[in-house]
Amino acid sequence: MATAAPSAASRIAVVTGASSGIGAATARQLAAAGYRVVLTARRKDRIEALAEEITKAGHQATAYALDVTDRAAVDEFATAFKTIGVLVNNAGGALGADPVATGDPADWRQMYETNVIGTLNLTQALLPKLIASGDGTVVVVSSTAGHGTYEGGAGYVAAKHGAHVLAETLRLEIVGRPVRVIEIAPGMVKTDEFALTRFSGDKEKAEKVYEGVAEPLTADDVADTITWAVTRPSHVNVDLVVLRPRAQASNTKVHREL
Ligand code: 8X3
Repeated sequence: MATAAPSAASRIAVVTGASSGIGAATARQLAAAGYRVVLTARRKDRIEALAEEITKAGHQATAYALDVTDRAAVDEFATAFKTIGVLVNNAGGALGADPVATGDPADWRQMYETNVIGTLNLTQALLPKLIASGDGTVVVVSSTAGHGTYEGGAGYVAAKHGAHVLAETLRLEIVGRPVRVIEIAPGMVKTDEFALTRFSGDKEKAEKVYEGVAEPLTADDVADTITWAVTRPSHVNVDLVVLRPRAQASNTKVHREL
């Protein structure tokens, strides 16, 4: 099956959370696939360095510092484009792993803000531009946490279920328009920051997440799946991909060689 090359009107791909991990890897891979990538994240220095790296590799990239939860800033960002082809809603993450009985409501609220409202903000602001391209794609990077729960995960699981519902509902609502809605739901992915952020910088707790797991997914594995889904021919909508490392059979069944 041939990879679909983006048309001129659909060549811009916006990636949120592009400063590290899955977002950065996705930006690199979409750029290599022929997209002009727009890297967004709060950390300007990181996305500027990545844009330079991508440009030096002979591809096209620009950086735009953006907090996805700041609606006014997102609306301002959207005015820069007439049309865009791809929006990858990747910004998000987990805070804490406490049981429901003791979880911090502030963490829950923040996870909802970044994982759901952030995705809502970008999607609402850029949907007219995606439609205007005549061939748009919205990607929602959810999680296996958007499809099942686990002890200590409720705050994150609730937020990722929200992201999943946003994707599924949007697909129903815009059917007939030239925009696909793709959800990518990764399981255990070892990135530099996901677990560290979840455990407030506690390296020991972060390392424990992957302890004894032969080969957790990498950011590149997920980026590869995103890029594959995005580059299918326009009439092919990959609704949902759930991907996990071979050592992870479910959210709670992980093989560890200890
Ligand atoms: C990451 C997967 O298992 O940490 O989105 O919730 S998990």
